[in-house]
Order: sequence, then structure tokens, then C-alpha cells
Amino acid sequence: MFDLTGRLALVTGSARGLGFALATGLAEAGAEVVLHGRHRAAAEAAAHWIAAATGASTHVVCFDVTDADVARAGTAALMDEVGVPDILINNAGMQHRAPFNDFPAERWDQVIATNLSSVFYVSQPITARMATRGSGKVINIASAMSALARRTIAPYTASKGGVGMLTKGMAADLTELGIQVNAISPGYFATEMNEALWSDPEFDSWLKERTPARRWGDVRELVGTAVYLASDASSFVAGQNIHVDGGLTSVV
Ligand code: GCO
Repeated sequence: MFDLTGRLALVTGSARGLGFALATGLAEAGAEVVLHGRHRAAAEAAAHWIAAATGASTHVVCFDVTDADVARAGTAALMDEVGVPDILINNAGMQHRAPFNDFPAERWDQVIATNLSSVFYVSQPITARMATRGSGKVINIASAMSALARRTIAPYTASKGGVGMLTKGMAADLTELGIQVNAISPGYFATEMNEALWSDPEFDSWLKERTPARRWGDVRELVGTAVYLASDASSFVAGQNIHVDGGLTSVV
């Protein structure tokens, strides 16, 4: 029930970080994978690596997920040239840190567009075609910040809280059409986006004390939950937000 053989998966923001790990994991589970990034060279390098490492068939698309028209055109081209994804992972995201009173408005717009609006822009054309087929899986990458806040990241927190509730809203409309929509909320992982955090000894020790697992997560530890939500094993699961966080959001 966890086999993804014969399934086509699109993972946004998959040239590096969490998205690359998720795309690799779906390929290892048998999926044909479409890599996405803002820069074609990086996405193609990722696709070549995954194809060589897993034997999976891979494709590359590059479009701006923050522009509705561009995302519609980019997803339309993918569906015309390759096919309608069976699995969509909305992973593209960004972080910007500054105290609320100092947070630039243009950065607010960028964080909301990249982390939240993109889920709507990319999902809608694809779920419309999934509905025609009567099947599909959508996995939105939220965050521990869909449940908790931290200083200097209010816009990111708002965006990820929105992803958590958009997941429920999408499930409300799409589940009856054969599409299961769920979210994964990573805790703290040592990714490029978090380099300023894991390279700071004070934050590193705070995080290890705050997290019951007493460590940062490895991005490969997100793959099992992604494969579960992408597979037939989760056929009656909808609107859920699964926290993969070493216990972070379960304790004070
Ligand atoms: C931060 C981090 C977090 C993590 C992750 C936690 O500044 O606190 O960027 O937001 O990236 O989202 O789930």
C-alpha cells in the first residue's frame, strides 16, 4: 500500500533542502518525479542525481509559484507534456526574520506569496484535473509554526498557520472528488534556510533543550510521512496536519 510505482509526483521547491529529500524519497518509493525550482540548472542537477541514484524517471519544470498566471501556465505545460500529477507536494517556501515592528512590508508580501499563496496558485489547476480523473494526493508543507510562534518570524508563522487551515479548506472541497489533501509540519531541521540558527551555538543548545528528541531533525526523516500521505495507505486521511518534530509541539 506504500508503493508509488506508476505515480507521477510534482514537488515544488525540490532542487535542494526538504523538497529535494522528499522528491528523492518519492522516487525511492517508485514514483516518477517532477523537480521544480526557480533556477533550471539547479533543478536539472537535482533531477539527474535522483535519476542516477534511484533509477526513477525524472522531469524538470521552472516557474514562479508566486505568480498566479505563471503558475497556471507552468502547470498547464507540465500536464500537457508529461501528465496530470497523481501527487503534488507544495513545498516551496522561504523565511525572513526580523522583529514585527521592523519587518519590511515588501518582505511580508514575499513570505505570504511564497509560503501560502503559492499553494493556491499551484494546486488549483492541478486539483481541477485530478478531480476529472477522480483521484489525487496533495501534501502541503506547513511547519511547527502552524501551531506555535517564535520571536522575529511573525509573517512566516502567519503563512504556515494559513497553510494548515488551507489544508483543511482544500480537504473540505476536494475529498469528495477523490483527492486527499493533508499537511506535514516539520519541526527544526538543519537545512540551508535554517543555517543562521543551527550555526548559532546559543540557538542550537536552546533547540536541543526545547525538543524532546534533543536534536535537529534529518530531512530524510520526513520521507516516511510523505510516502504515507502520497500512497494508498492514507486513502481515508484528509485535512490532517502531521507534525514531524521530535516532540517539539507536544511539550512546553
Ligand atoms: C525559525 C525556523 C523555523 C523552522 C521550521 C520549524 O526561524 O524558527 O526557520 O520556522 O524553519 O519552520 O517548523
